[in-house]
Amino acid sequence: METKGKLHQRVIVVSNRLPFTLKRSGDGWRTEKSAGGLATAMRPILRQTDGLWIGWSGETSGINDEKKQRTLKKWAEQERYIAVDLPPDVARGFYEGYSNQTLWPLFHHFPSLLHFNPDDWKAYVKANRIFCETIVTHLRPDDLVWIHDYQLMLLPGFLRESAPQARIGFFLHIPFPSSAVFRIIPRREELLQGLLGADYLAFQTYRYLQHFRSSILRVLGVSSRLDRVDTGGRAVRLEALPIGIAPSEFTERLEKDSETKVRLAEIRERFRDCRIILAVDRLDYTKGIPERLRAFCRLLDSAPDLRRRVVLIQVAVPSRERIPKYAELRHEVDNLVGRINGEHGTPDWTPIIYLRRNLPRSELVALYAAADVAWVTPLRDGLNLVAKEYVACKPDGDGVLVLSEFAGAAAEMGEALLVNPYDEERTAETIARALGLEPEERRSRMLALYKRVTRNDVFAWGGRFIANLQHAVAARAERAFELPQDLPVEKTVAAFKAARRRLLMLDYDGTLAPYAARPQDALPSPDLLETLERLALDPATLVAIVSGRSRLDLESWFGNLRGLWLAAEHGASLRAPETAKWESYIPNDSGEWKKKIYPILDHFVERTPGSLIEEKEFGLVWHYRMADPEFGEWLANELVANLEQLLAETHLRAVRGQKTVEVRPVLANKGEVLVRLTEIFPDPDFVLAAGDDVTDDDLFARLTDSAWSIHVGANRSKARFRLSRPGELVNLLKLFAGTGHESKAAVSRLATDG
Ligand code: ADQ
Repeated sequence: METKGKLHQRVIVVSNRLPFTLKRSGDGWRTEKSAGGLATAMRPILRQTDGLWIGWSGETSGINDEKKQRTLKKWAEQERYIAVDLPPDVARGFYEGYSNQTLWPLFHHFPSLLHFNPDDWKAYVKANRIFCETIVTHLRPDDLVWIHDYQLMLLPGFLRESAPQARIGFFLHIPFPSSAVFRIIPRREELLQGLLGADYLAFQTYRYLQHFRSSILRVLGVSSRLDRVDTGGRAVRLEALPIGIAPSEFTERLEKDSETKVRLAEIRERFRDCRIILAVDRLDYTKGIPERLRAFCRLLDSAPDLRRRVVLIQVAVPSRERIPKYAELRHEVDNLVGRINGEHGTPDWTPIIYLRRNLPRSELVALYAAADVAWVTPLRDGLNLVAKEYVACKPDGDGVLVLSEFAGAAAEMGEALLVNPYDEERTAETIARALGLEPEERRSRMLALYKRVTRNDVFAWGGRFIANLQHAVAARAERAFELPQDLPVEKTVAAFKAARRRLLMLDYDGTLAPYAARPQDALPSPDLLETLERLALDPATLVAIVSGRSRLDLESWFGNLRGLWLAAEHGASLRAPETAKWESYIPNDSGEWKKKIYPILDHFVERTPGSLIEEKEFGLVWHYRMADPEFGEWLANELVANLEQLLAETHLRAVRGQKTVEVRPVLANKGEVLVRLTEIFPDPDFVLAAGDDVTDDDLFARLTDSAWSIHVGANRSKARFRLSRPGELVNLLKLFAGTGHESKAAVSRLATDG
């Protein structure tokens, strides 16, 4: 196993349920062990690290029952399983409500089955808080916390708030839906914010990861890279990491377990004249059981020669039975099985054998080994372990896997016969094909699958998850030096006040004022104008707005302010307050180049509804803030790639800003403004520059180490310090001007000012 000998940190596994279930027994309690795959995967990790598993006991009654508490205490001491007790109303709303009637149907692309009750949401929040409190009472600084699945999506965020330095990984076992579907979910913003509290987020497939990325872009406006999101001053690492199984649990049982061998022999004997098709599922509407039964009926209709020569064994374990949709499904399946057997069966042949219960492992393994075909056709499934378990029971390659293309497992099991389970006719044809597959093809497909399933096992998966989480946390520590630190407000104000000559260079959009959908709507507030003028009128302070905006925009907003310097178009022109005249610093630019570049940008405007071109004296800008966010990002990449080729070895460059692509002369950059202003205002002993996007890095990069460079926002930047929002910067300026009062945020920071 990959993690062997490498883990020093303790792992805390957190999942909705523990691998034990508590059941009432007479007037006491008994413990039932569940043999789930997750327990098998977590066991070695917990053992190696002396870890803990935190989860709900599954039993809501008897919260104050002494005997129950004694049993739970025993779990904690002997097994290191820490049970979370949820009050009955919280458990119902959390589990049967929001988790399984809102999230489950939506995440599996069944919006018509969505049921949302605001009280269920409250219970979901409450349950996630209770989990968080339980973790916090056990958490040590070095622990790695591994949170599982959709019931606990708020937990990473809650834990991050309670323990900012916690090391948090999250794995989603179910699909992440496309953003079109995700956006339907009530409380979608909170869910995404919750997940982004983690250091590392892993999904079953790349497609789910892409859906997550597109959802955070559309719902929160947060863009990301394939493997990383930068948010709130932190990086969240992203990965696709499909879960595996423990193959030895199947292969060893087949080789060594006498009970399994006996069952296998019995099944072979009983069905010696029949080909066996096997289906194994939780009784869930996502698993496509009625569709399968109807397709089987079609097969029998269309291939009379299969009668008495084929049997479908459908095993289904009841699940979530208190939810009406699941009870309905149970009736539907009962009826279909009855109807098909009634119509097609004979006194000595039952076409469908239906086992509605949990089977012991030996029985299940024997069935897998005996089956000629496994029929695994969920309508949507995060991964689907049954597909892998079947393959693990076929070391000789003698079997065919028919797999739904909507199971996550399809992404790594291309040698299976893939089907669309909604197309019952073609599914029936594929089953017929599977039954008739030539032995050679059957073997080569199955052996390729066998090799992959046994190599990418659940231990490799667990080891990689932990290694990746460690890596993400280590990168966080390294990046802490790269990322701007929170601005020590009190120190900054004190330095400002103590200085004799102060130079302030302030970007505008996203720095002094929030972005508006249309550039012309981002007006400065009267409050800001008054503060700027007050500072600018002090002869010991030079204040300059250093913006990418045109002369006209800046003049119309700030032209009347006394004492204020303006630098337009990233410093291509500068306006002194006394003369109110603009001076340009770009030599030899006739602007002829615009004639060539404009049609290119225009082509992108045509392709991108909602985007527009802004023409400035020295630049052309393509704005796409109002365009579809994903389409906009995608085309922006394409545009920059095209322009970079075209502009190579010219005096122009293409620069990406916040939802913009701008073409302008190389010399039109904010770093040049610093040079001009320090010629005009030499030897300042307090220099402050603030900005929010990459164009401000040109300025930050030119400052000395003693300057106060401030990034406004949560991205990477060359600035030393950061503030979260424009409002915080305006507040700082007011403190400089002596008109501000400490905001809550500033005050809370004062406490940490070292
Ligand atoms: P599930 O939806 O539960 O898991 P699946 O991956 O098929 O789906 O796992 C079911 C498990 O239950 C298998 O190990 C199977 O052997 C067992 N099982 C099913 N019926 C049984 C029966 N009658 N008797 C005994 N055992 C039975 C969720 C996601 C999946 C994802 C897993 C793991 O929905 O998409 O693959 O988590 O991440």
